[in-house]
Amino acid sequence: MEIDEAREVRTTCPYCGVGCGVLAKVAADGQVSVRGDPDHPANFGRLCSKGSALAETIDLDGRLLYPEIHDRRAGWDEALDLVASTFSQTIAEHGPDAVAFYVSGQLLTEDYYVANKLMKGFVGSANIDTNSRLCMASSVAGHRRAFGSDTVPGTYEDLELADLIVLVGSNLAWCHPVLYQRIVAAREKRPEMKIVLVDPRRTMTADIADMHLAIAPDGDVALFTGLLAYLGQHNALDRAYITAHTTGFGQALFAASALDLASVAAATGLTEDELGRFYSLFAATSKTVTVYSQGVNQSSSGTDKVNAIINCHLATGRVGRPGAGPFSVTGQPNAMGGREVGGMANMLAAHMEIENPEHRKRVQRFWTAPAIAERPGLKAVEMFQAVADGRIKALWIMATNPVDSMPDADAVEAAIKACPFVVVSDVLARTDTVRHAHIRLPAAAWGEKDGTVTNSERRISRQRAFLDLPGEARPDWQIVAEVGKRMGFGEAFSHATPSEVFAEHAALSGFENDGARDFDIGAYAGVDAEGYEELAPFQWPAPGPVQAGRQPEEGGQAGHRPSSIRFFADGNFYTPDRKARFITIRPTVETRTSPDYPLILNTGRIRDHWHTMTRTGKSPRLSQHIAEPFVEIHPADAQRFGIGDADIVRVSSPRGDVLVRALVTARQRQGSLFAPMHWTDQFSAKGRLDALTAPLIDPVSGQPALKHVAARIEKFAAKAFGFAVMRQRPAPDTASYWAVAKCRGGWRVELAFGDDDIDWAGFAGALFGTPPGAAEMLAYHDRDAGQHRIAAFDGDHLSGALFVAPGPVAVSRGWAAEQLTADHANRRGRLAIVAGRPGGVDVDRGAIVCSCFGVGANQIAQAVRGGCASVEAIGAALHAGTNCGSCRAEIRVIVDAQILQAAE
Ligand SMILES: Nc1nc2c(c(=O)[nH]1)N[C@H]1C(S)=C(S)[C@@H](COP(=O)(O)OP(=O)(O)OC[C@H]3O[C@@H](n4cnc5c(=O)[nH]c(N)nc54)[C@H](O)[C@@H]3O)O[C@H]1N2
Ligand SMILES: Nc1nc2c(c(=O)[nH]1)N[C@H]1C(S)=C(S)[C@@H](COP(=O)(O)OP(=O)(O)OC[C@H]3O[C@@H](n4cnc5c(=O)[nH]c(N)nc54)[C@H](O)[C@@H]3O)O[C@H]1N2
Ligand code: SF4
Ligand SMILES: [Mo]
Repeated sequence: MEIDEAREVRTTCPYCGVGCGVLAKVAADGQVSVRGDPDHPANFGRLCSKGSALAETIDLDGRLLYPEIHDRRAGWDEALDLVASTFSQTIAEHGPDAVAFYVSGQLLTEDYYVANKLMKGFVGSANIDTNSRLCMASSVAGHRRAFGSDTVPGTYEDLELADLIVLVGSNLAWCHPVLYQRIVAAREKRPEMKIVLVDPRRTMTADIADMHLAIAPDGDVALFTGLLAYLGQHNALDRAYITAHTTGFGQALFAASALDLASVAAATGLTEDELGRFYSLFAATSKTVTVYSQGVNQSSSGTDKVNAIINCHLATGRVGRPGAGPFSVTGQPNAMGGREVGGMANMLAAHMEIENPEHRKRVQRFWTAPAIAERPGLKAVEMFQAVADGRIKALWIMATNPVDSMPDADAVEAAIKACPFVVVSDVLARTDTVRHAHIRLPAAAWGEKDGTVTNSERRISRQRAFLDLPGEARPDWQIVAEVGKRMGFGEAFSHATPSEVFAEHAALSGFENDGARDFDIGAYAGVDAEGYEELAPFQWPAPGPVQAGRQPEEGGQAGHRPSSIRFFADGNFYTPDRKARFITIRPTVETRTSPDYPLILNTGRIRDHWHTMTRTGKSPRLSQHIAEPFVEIHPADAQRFGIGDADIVRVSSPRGDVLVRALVTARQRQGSLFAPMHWTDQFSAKGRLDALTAPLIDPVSGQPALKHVAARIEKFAAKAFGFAVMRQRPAPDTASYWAVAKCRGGWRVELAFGDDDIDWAGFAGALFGTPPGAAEMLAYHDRDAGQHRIAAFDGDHLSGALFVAPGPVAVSRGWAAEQLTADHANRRGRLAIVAGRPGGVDVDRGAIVCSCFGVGANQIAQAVRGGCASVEAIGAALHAGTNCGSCRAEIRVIVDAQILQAAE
């Protein structure tokens, strides 16, 4: 690719479903820089901490660059032939349902389309499921039950127009940061706007909430069923809308009314006063948007939660109106695109239904396919169970890491290991999943490939390449199409470019549609390579005649097509009678805890890491916010179980256990634990959280209940704790607990040992990768006190420093890491390292809060004590929070706490 220094390439962020526009630039020396695209309608120039650090995550370190067969490098032809022949042979011998694809909401629409087409139309099975099963399946099922289609009615603008935003099970400040910032900005303009957060934990999102309802785990169905009853009792219904556009209201209200306020209070753990205040606010505010994500979807009652929420919006006519509607926000960059192509086991392409024979015939006809899947395939959890018991004999995993992210992950790993033929397409050579593949296929990464993604508000944007393909990596769609050709389906997989795939996808969406299906981007069916190159972000629906090169108006036209980019304000749902369906829901209370497992483990995300850390783990900036796996526990529970802050603890369930750091905090709900999903075998000794979670699923959607797992916690009897920094990536396998993280100049590692009878100098040498005698070592040992500090130097540079103590090591992490890039010609500085504390003018910055400028909690606290009384003042003094703004909520918490402390 020719590098034009002045040229910025317009692309889209590969992380969350906000779908921010990114401008990427490659300088003459190959340095990549990114900034927010000021013209993109999702972010208008903003980027969060993850988006801002994209350039730090695209190096080739650890990349899979060549195909591999059984651990040896192979040519593409050999690898593709083997994949195609093994799949074909397995199908011939055992039938089409003996093979499966497990794919991802991080594939581009073109990749996803081709994979789904191959499985459903040419293999003739629907055994293609996706990590969206763990993510969006309950929302999809809830939408289809209520609307007759998987339609998100609203747009981001509705969040700015709303007078009330209810956030349910959504940590927007950390997981959809730019959307969160749009809300914050809108509220600054209209301070009367109210925000309610429904989350068992007091997350950073609570920072902007006028009301935080610390709901009992899975209390949501009761909360919203109680709300429906309240709306009925308080004359807050939109009777005209209900009559004209819905069915099933009477029965739903009747069932809801059986629930009195006291039982709602009992089921939600909220007081009747809290309920009353929330209910009256909802009843009184017609411009209400309810935003929800994994606290709703990832539950054994996830689909009911979705419908309980939608019921309240239908009952008040608040659907698809400016500033009003239920709003499921998508997690992955292309969760929505995956739904459009029908990449789930229970859907057909272009929002058509697998159970509908007309739809099946239509898709088959359009594809001129030899077969068409006749019935839904296996959903993720069932799929891996079928792999385990040998029903599935050939499995192809693309762009997802199920050994870390599926519930009951040890069983999933065992199933993959036992499967006779496993193909994995990934960008990395080694992940917890890739390591078990028989065939490894090197996929092109973000920045190297072209395609489209659809964000949470149905907006389709281009991802564009700005880097050359490294090694022999290829885009996913091409890899799948090559296998399709080699399985004998050349004609159907002859696309030469992603634009041809996109045009076919667009044509199918408009094929025999006439407004009968919500998903219609028929206007783009004629897009050519040039039009695709120039494609500006647009929202669907975009029906219309095929006209190459034309940018159609957003929104549709006649008939029951929506009159704007919002759906359903005037009814016209996609059910047979065009009416929305109320779903009658009866809340059920389920106790999962037991005397052996008395706590509820809740799981989720942190601000600066993305899933299994394959990309964010490469960035020093993103790795400094939180550098090790942890579990949050309420102070009362910590006391009950004898756990101190920063202890190493074992959290276990009947399925497995992890070793993580304890974080004692009153932001956590009593009786619950919270741990992040991100740590893997690549980054920690025993941090794979999904080893604990159960394959318990929602009966309608098949989505696993990842937020409500019975668990117990106990202190790990560590005899010694350690912390080290080093230039080379360490392999600290002999420690009972370790967690490595990238830092500027090298790596840092947290350690704990069940035994303290250790040759620390030998351990340090192995950790730093310095053979005995090869480096200049400085050491301080106080054996009686259990304190050891060892530093190794290579010329004027530190190669590594290890700090050992009988309790959690108190040395400043930021300061220690900075020693890796400091000049150590001066011997006084060297001694300060073994003294274990910052010498001279260096201040301990504390835990890093602002990753963009590397500002720590201690510095912020100090600035508040020095007179900075607001987030803005901190920004002016320290720059913290002034770039991406993702840390502003945390800064506010520190400012408030300091001011409160000063007042006490
Ligand atoms: N930084 C970062 N951002 C991300 C991602 C990432 O890995 N890192 N991943 C992306 C993806 S794929 C997704 S799906 C989204 C997820 O985005 P979110 O859904 O916002 O994130 P989670 O942390 O999984 O869960 C949200 C909240 O649900 C709460 N919760 C748990 N149980 C319940 C309950 O019973 N009821 C209610 N009301 N709440 C409950 C949890 O306490 C948690 O705070 O984030 C996307 N954005
Ligand atoms: N306990 C618990 N578990 C969870 C969740 C939770 O909240 N709690 N959340 C669930 C949810 S919502 C989700 S979305 C999943 C996410 O879980 P995963 O999908 O397993 O997580 P990722 O780390 O995003 O995995 C993406 C993989 O694709 C690779 N990759 C990146 N780009 C490309 C590409 O262009 N092509 C190919 N072929 N590969 C690529 C990466 O290297 C990585 O190995 O986790 C689920 N698991
Ligand atoms: S909010 Fe952050 S992670 Fe999400 S798309 Fe925007 S820049 Fe990327
Ligand atoms: Mo997700």
